[in-house]
Amino acid sequence: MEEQLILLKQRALHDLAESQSLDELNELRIKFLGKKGELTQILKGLTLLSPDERPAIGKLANEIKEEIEREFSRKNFDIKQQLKTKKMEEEWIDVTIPSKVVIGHKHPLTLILDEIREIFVGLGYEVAEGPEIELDYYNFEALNTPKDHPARDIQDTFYITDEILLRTQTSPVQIRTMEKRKPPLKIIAPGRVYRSDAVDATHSPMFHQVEGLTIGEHITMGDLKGTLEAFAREMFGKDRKARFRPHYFPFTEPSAEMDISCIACQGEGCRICKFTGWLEILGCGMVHPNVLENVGYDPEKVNGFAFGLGIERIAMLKYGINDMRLFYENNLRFLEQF
Ligand code: 2NM
Repeated sequence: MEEQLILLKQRALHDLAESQSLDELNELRIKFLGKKGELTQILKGLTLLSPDERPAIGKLANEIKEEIEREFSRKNFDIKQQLKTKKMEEEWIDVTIPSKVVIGHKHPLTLILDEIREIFVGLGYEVAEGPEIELDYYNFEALNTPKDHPARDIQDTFYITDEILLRTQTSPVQIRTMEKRKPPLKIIAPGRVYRSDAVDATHSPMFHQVEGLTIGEHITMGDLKGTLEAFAREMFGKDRKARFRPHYFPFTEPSAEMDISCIACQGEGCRICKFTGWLEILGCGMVHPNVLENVGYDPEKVNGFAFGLGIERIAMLKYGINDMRLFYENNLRFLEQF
């Protein structure tokens, strides 16, 4: 029996040394060490031995079993290691080979917003942000636009519930900022806004706005004009002329729209300015006392001006784009030009 065990050990170690794969290894494990394996078969013969022979042979059998098991794990490790090395060699790639890398471009709307932001930051403004899903209160009520107000046509607003909507302008951000902070205040609020409009060359249910707000003591219409004219010259060139036409917004009084002399024809009259010589670029006004009161400011002590502009419109004018849809379609031939 001792001889049988030693022969088994030799064959097992020999076969193990020869084995090449995990499958083969598994078969060998079953063959030698399995429940019906050769070692088990031999050990069944232990019962035939005399009691004084059994301990020595039993000990030998255990040692042999342990040695074979050790060899199995060593071989198992070796094969796995080999497979890994082989995989690494097969999947090797040269990351130093030069390639034609296509570098991304900033979106034209981002370029324009960056430019607008830089100009106002240079004038001492901070950038404020807020939610796109808003309360009716912040989007309308606090902005002096009560429920029955004509500027609040239900058709134009995406309502989610009676009280919750997609903001139609970024002024709710300014209301939220004024609620949180004391004057003086100079902020711009850029971001997406939503209106229930059908898509065409100049309309989209989602577009981008920048609104600005200055709050302090003894702010005048002269401050408004100086600030916005400085912006127009930075944005569209130092020869731009600006003019203000009276307008109406519920949240400002007085209100105005600002035009700049046409950037295509310098005011001569062309298709871009519809032969008027002027381009409308923003709305503005002195913040209505009701709005100041709504945020807890004293309109007798502080006042200010505000303005709002559409980023798409500015981008179209500046880059000579005639269809707003191009901004949202992600056509690479369009985007690569910026
Ligand atoms: C515009 C035109 C005029 C405006 C007003 C306010 C606020 F919150 F201070 F009342 N924010 N933005 C405003 C004023 C916006 O957009 C055409």
